[in-house]
Amino acid sequence: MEEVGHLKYRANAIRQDIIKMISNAGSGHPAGALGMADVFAVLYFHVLNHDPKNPSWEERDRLILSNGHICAARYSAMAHSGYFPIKELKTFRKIDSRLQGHPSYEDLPGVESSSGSLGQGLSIAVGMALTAKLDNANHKVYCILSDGELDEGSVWESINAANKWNLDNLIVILDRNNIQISGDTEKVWPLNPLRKKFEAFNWEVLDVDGNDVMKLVGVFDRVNHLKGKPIIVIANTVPGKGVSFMENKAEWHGKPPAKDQALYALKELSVKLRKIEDDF
Ligand SMILES: Cc1ncc(C[n+]2csc(CCOP(=O)(O)OP(=O)(O)O)c2C)c(N)n1
Ligand SMILES: [Mg+2]
Repeated sequence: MEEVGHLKYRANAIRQDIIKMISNAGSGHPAGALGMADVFAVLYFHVLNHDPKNPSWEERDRLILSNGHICAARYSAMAHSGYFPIKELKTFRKIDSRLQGHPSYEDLPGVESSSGSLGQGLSIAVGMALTAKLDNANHKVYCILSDGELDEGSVWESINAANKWNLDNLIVILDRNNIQISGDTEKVWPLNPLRKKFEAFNWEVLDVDGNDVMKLVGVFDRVNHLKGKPIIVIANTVPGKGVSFMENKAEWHGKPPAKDQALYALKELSVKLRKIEDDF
């Protein structure tokens, strides 16, 4: 379990990897991945009970990434945790790479489900959480879901199913970044009032600034004490977080930075890294 200073450092390293990987591949999804870098750092280095050297350890917590397109962030967190060598990140989105643009369960140990086709991850997570209950197992099932995925009816069926079985071992982290492929979520397909909707489905709802590592640590510590209901942490994130020209711009949903833009982004992230080191 790493402390807040370390976690900020991890999130910055994840952001730098995201820029390098997507720029190097010439394709990918930077906005959502950058926005969720802090969540991935906190999950992999503070929250998850896992063993990178034994990815199929029966008692591990499961992490389902339903919005598979932001996987650059997950791969980076996995590499820094020790699942595979950091230099393998260079193969991202290349033919025959284990690090596909949408994650492949069969190719990469530690990935719990293939994803890319949106709207499926929560049903998988509900099944895993129910199985754990039936087996009297103690591990938890975490599921990262994007706000764009909430446009799909099947997701709401899973939300309802989790209530039926009182799946308090299921923790959804919603990437509430207010954008999807074609623009602002509230213009494309209004989702608000989100908290009230989840409360109506009898879920425990927590809100957090998803780009504040200290608050994220606090919210996951609280989650550990909750019992009786499925839990959703609405992580309010800034898409493109950390790179000024990408922040809050839906156009960066699925576009790689050109070389000069990538260098500029990396420079900005290095300045932020020095600030993190100064505050250490
Ligand atoms: C079933 C399905 N429909 C459409 C797509 C195409 N698609 C990929 S990402 C995306 C936007 C989803 O919104 P969100 O995940 O909130 O985007 P982000 O915040 O990461 O930009 C869409 C429609 C898909 N991958 N799967
Ligand atoms: Mg979104």
